[in-house]
Amino acid sequence: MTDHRIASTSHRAKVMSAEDAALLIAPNTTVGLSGFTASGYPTAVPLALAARIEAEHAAGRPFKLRIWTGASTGPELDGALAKADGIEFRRPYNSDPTCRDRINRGEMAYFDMHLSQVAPVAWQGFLGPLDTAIIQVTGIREDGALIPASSVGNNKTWLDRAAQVILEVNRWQNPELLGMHDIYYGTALPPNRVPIPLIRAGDRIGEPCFRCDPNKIVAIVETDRPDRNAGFTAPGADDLAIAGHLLEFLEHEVSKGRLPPSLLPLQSGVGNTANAVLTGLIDAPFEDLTAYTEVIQDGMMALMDSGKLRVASSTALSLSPELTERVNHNMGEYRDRIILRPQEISNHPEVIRRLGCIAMNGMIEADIYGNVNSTHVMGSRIQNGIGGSGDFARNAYISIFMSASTAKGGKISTLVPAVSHVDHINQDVQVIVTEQGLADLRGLSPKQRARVIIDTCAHPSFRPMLEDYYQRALKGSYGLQTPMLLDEALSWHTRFVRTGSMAA
Ligand code: 0RQ
Repeated sequence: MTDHRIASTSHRAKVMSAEDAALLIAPNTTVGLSGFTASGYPTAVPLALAARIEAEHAAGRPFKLRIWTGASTGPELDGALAKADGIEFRRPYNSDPTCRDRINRGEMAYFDMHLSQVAPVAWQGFLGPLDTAIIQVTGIREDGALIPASSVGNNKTWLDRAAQVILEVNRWQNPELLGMHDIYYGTALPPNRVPIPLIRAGDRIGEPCFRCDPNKIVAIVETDRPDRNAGFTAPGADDLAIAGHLLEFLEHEVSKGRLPPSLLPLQSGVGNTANAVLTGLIDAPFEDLTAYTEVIQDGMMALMDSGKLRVASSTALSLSPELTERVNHNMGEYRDRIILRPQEISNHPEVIRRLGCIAMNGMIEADIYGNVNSTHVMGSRIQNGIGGSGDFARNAYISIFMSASTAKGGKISTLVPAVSHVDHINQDVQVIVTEQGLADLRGLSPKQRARVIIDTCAHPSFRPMLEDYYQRALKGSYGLQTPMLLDEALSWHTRFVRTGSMAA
């Protein structure tokens, strides 16, 4: 079959069915897959692999894999492999509900890693060898270069490190993606590491395609399947209130001369609140905005379409189904304004610190001193993972965390005496926003922080309880730098686990 997506004849000779390709993967091996959100992830081979694993299990033969990706993926990958009980160890970020259940039941090992660190850690070698890479691409050029798809993630590293490579060439991806990517080949391990020459969010420092040794490619599978990220719900009252507080804060910072009128490169996490903030920026008095982030979701595209956002650097597009189709159709129009990079670069601490990003991420809970838990419900049950939030929070110009002040219908306060798990220490958290208000914690001592967080962010139904705890901690704490009642600090969580509510 002649296929303009596979321009190289020698590559075309390796086209086979997903089922045949799945047979090339041995049990108890490590597989690195593309995918960062449900964008640019392989589908046909993981589905065939899941069917094979189920058949092997039915025959009484064990078959599990260690799975590495960029970040979360879609149901055909994480969902199908987890359902087949085919994943022994998953890293670095998951949001699939079937995986989440298995992880929280103790049936699957999981390590959520800072997303910028995955590629360098893979090169350090202690994770063990990478046996197979399964990478979705848009096409293969005559010289064998691979045209990336709608996410880059860790693909460059998986292609370099894997002993064998399986490619999915997805006809759905628009060939006009060629030229949108910036694949940087200048990274190395110490002592050979050099500065990353990226000075502005819109800079290009690499190549448009992946290199891949053709001798390592053992199979090429043709697919035609759209990305499938979930849609966004219309922002609720809390989302809009949070966005309002945040935009007012940014305007205030500009008026004080602490931020330029075009702000600084924006980083925005996933979810409805982040989307509402980005949408809110359309009517805000800022111009010529830039973004240096890891996911581009609908709000950011709206900002770009409004003319307010000049350029956006990311590692993935993460769009609702409606927007996915529209953007994919008009990809050529965005090629000069969107740059997709390896996640090692999109999330690189050196670059984030240099650019001075404004980091805006969601949280599960924060304590009165500003420590943030982004990952574990009641200290032990993983929700998603740290993702890129740590890469950005520690290195940002301003690090902002946001959440509604209550969860689960008001039964849970997201502001607590002590967080049940720490992802971001108070030094990495400069602003906390809830629908109640915004706490600017910059430069404050722990006790000053507690005052502002209780007064500004807490929900009125939990504020008296927090105040009561804090006043007693000021009297009964072992030390008074960061007052704490050791016997009581986690009592709100234990009460919720026992009774279904944090309320006393
Ligand atoms: O539970 O799904 O059962 O309804 O947590 O919470 O309110 O929908 O908020 O979608 O913004 O997610 C921190 C998880 C927030 C996200 C987190 C429950 C709540 C709901 C989801 P249900 P919401 P969001 C870029 C940066 C880490 C990674 C990151 C996240 C569910 O922002 O994963 O930032 N961040 N990456 O009911 C018990 C609480 C709770 C709670 C919320 N205090 N106690 N449950 N929930 N607060 C992206 C990448 O890295 C790819």
